[in-house]
Parts: sequence; C-alpha cells; structure tokens
Amino acid sequence: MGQLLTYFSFIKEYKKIKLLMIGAQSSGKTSILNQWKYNTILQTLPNNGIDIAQINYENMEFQITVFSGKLNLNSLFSHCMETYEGLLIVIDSSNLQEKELLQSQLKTFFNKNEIQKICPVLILANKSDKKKYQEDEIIKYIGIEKYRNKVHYQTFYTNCFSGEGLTDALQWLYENYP
Ligand SMILES: Nc1nc2c(ncn2[C@@H]2O[C@H](COP(=O)(O)OP(=O)(O)O)[C@@H](O)[C@H]2O)c(=O)[nH]1
Ligand SMILES: [Mg+2]
Repeated sequence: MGQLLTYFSFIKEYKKIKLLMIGAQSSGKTSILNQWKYNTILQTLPNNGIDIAQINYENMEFQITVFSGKLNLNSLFSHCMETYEGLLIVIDSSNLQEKELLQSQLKTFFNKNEIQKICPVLILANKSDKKKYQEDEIIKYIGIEKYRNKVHYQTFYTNCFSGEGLTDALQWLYENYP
C-alpha cells in the first residue's frame, strides 16, 4: 500500500494553462507552434487574426491564443474575456520592427488582463541563425522592464529550423506552473 501511494505521488495533476502569444508579422509565431506540435518546420503563410493552438508538454496543456498581425489588442480583449496566465512574445532577432505596436500591445495586455499573480513572460528571440541583436537590446525594444513588478521574464534564442532553444523554452514554461 505504501509503495502504491509513493507511486501515485509521482503522477502530477493534469493542468491547462491559457497563454497569449504576440509578435510582429513573420517573426515566426506559426513556425514555433509547428515545431512544438509536430517537431518539424512546415511552410507557413502570412496570417492575420486570432488562432488557438494547443501544445501538450509533460502533464500540461498550454492553450495558446495567437494574436497575429497589426490588429489592436483591445479588440481581442473585448471578444475573448479570458484571463491569460502568461504571455509569449516572439521577436525576429534579426529585425526589431514595429516597436510602437508591440509596446502598445504590452500596455493593453497589462491593463486589461486580469491575472492576479506575477505573470510569466517567455521571450522567444527567434531566427537565431540570423541574429543581429543582443538580449539587452531586445529587452529594451520590448520595454518589458516597465512591468518588472508584474512579471517574471526569460529570453531564449530560438531557431525553427534546428529546433535550438525551443524545448528549453517549453521547459521553462512548464516549471513556471508548479
Ligand atoms: N531564418 C529563419 N527563418 C525562420 C525561422 N523561423 C521562422 N522562419 C521563417 O520566417 C517566415 C515567417 O514565419 P511564420 O512562422 O509564418 O511567422 P508568423 O507570421 O509570425 O507566424 C517563414 O518563411 C519561416 O520559414 C528561423 O528560426 N530562422
Ligand atoms: Mg503566422
């Protein structure tokens, strides 16, 4: 009996976590999700709007709402009155474009999202094969320091062709939802 109890104590409760993913057009959002889901790079098409992806890892299901293109985040929050338990920001580490758009999306996220806890923020500095910017430049571009009392963030350089950084990034997320 004792042994059985010890065995079951290793089985962690299955958890569903809702996350929001943002990032400029062509930064690699769809490619990252395809790598996490299918372990491969698939040809992607530019897409606009809101998608939902489900990523399973260990005992967790990450339900990721992907917010593409140049839409205003306000429209998302008025349509999906969800509380997101974390934020994923995809950056093209070879091209820091549309800074104002990204920063205004962050502002809306932190104003409207109703999470009560410190929010894990995963920064995916993608296209590391073409990397031009260092981590401190990326952090400055995002402006995440402004929210330092509300977030716990971590940056991973990723490459959707080699898979570099992608498992480490998922593992980081996993460890942030004990
Ligand atoms: N060099 C390079 N290209 C990438 C990488 N990840 C994605 N891409 C390419 O970037 C383009 C846009 O990717 P996509 O996933 O559609 O971006 P999204 O608009 O953010 O969803 C595609 O041509 C991808 O093949 C990467 O790590 N390195
Ligand atoms: Mg896409």
